[in-house]
Amino acid sequence: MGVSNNNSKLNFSIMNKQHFNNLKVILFTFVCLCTIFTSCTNTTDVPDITPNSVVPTARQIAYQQMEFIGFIHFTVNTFTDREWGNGDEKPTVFNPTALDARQWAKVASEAGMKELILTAKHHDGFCLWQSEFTNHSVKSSPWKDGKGDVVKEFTDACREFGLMPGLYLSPWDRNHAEYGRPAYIDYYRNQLTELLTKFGDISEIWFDGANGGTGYYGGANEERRIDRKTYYQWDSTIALVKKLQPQVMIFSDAGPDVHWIGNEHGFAGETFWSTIKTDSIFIGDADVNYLNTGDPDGNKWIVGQCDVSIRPGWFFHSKEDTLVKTPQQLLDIYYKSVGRNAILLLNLPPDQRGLIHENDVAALKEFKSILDETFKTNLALNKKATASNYRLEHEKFSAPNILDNSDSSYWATDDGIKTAEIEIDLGDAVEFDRIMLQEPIRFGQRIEEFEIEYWDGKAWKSLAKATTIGYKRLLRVDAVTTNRIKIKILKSNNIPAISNFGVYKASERE
Ligand code: FUL
Repeated sequence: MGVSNNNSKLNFSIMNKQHFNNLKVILFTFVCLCTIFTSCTNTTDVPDITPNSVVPTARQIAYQQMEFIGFIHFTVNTFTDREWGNGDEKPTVFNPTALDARQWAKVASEAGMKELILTAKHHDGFCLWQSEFTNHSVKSSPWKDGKGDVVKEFTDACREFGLMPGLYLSPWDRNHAEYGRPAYIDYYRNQLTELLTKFGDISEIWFDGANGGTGYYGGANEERRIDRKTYYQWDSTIALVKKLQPQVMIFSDAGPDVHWIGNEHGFAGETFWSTIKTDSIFIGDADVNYLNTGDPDGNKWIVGQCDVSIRPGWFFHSKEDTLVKTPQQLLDIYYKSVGRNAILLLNLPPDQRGLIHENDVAALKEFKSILDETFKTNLALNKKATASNYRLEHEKFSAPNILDNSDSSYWATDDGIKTAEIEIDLGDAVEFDRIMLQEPIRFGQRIEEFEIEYWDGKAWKSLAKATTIGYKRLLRVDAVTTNRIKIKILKSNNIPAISNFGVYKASERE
């Protein structure tokens, strides 16, 4: 009984094995057939368009996709009511009564920011972390009996609220006795090393262009000028940063990853190229108009960043409590920064409690709510689109790709075709007054001039004419009601490509 039972078990398992092997063959054949079939139709087999000679790194693309980030200006100035400390401020003035970095991070993340940058050290030299290279820091303040560390609390809070932490370390130090001499450069690099080794991954390091002038300088109380091009030996300082954290984005007037937009109003140029010639820009010494437009002939891709404060000053001053930018002013800034192919870096200065003030929070909340309302519904999403030309007449490059809300698909033309038209059929007529366009910037920035037209029932009418697009271009136009839109690419430095297009009706509150 036992044996025959074992035999039948054996037979059964042999049969099962054969059956299983047969199944394996069938499955294998099926998978092969599927692969052959899909490879005939798969868009991944058709090569992408050839990239321009200057393109962003993958890290720069991810950075640009953040669109909106925040600044936290906080130091002794918050308590002395100044914008630039002289460097002789007593560390004892730094005494926030209710500092809560989690509130900063919560406010920022609820506003849609993806990264937050803290002034770990401003020009006055006071350090917000427990630096082992100076006592001019939180160590000598009454806050948390000298045991507190704002940088630590800040980086922890950012991570808790899903924000990437960035740090500002002022190259100019009006406190340090050695500022202007070689020894200060060692000090500065030691501080950078501390910041990049003790607080986990840092997303961005912000090098301010303001440097050299009068200051305390360890009691010398004099004016110290430096040679902006040579003093900081930026090449090796930048190499040190990248060695310590290869993924970190370095901001300065001259990049290398992100550059200043040339003003502190938060406005990029109406024409803005992410490419720029680096041989003409230096940290603390660059033509602001050039930074504001970028350069179509630039040899380097550097993301543009628009910094601006929610208040007139960078630091908190109670007299500015009534001067917080209105949600509408913030929206205007958004259209002129994010809407012009740049990053918006908005400063939210904590007050003497160590909290972002209620007025600032309220303005920011309303701004976010209006923005969300405006861009909630893309009225062109998944509508019909046809193009005067699309590459190889292959669906990989066809016009509907611009209406699928995907960054990976795109429309492009055949080689040699630099002007083209895309017509969008919206079906039923819709009313809109905002337009959004995006180029697939992994192939470089190409479009130099374009026009949007709409069908008024009898003829095509011009609605907007603009220049660059880049990562994102937003246009505010008069409201029109139509069922047909035309995108005309008038000039391009290579075959044009568009990844996304949208039309929206702005919130009444704009
Ligand atoms: C400037 C600084 O001098 C201001 O104080 C502020 O930090 C701003 C973001 O950059 O150059």
